[in-house]
Amino acid sequence: MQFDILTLFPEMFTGPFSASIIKRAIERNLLTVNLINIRDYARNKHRTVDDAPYGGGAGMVMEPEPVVLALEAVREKRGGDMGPVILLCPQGEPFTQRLAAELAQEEHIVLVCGHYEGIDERVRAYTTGEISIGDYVLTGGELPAMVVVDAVSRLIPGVLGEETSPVTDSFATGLLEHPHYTRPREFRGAAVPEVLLSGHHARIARWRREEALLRTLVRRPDLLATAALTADDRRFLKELATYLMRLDLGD
Ligand code: 4FV
Repeated sequence: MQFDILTLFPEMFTGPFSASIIKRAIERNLLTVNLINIRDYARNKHRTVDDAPYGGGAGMVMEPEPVVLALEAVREKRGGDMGPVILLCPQGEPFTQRLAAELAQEEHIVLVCGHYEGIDERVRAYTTGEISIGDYVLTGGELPAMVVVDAVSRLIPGVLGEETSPVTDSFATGLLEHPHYTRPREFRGAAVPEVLLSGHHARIARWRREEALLRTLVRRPDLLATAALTADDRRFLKELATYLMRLDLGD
């Protein structure tokens, strides 16, 4: 998998990509990340990459030419076979585990990081998609690009060591993840649930599934509508609903 990231601040990526799982994936050539500095494609004499917005208003807007020239340079370097060209912006498609899994099938992805008030609208004609990591406004598209690289890279076979599998991830199952416990058995009076110490794998799997259902029901009931629920899951949720309905909660 190769990421080409267009940014005005390549130095922002040093930290996240030179540690832990992403660093190891790059060292093992499971992942390549090229940082392309958009300012290298500024052609005007002052090599500016942003300018005042037409129609007035606060802030600056990224000029179209340096971004488009940078995209064309990437295309040329790859002999024309380009993967999706994604603009990170608040107007984009909400980023989800499903979208991460989709992108993990690609061999090449280009990420375009905006800055200032945004990018000139005409750049959109040179992109194939837009992603938003959440309904809030950041100072730039760099952090969202890092989020996308992280979420997609860990789905590339071999990136997560054997010990970890993305299959049981939150959202990969459509549910929130069950609680996790490790040593010690008792921490400041809080004990690990007995079932997890039982060695009874079927009971442990059932407990984890029910905990995931419960946690999703309480924290993200919206997810239950799209989760792939089994007959056992529905039976558990119905029992829960019946139990709750019978509760005498007084008026
Ligand atoms: C953003 C988001 C985001 C908007 C103006 C960069 C900033 C500035 N990108 N998900 N939320 N981008 O806030 O992706 O140019």
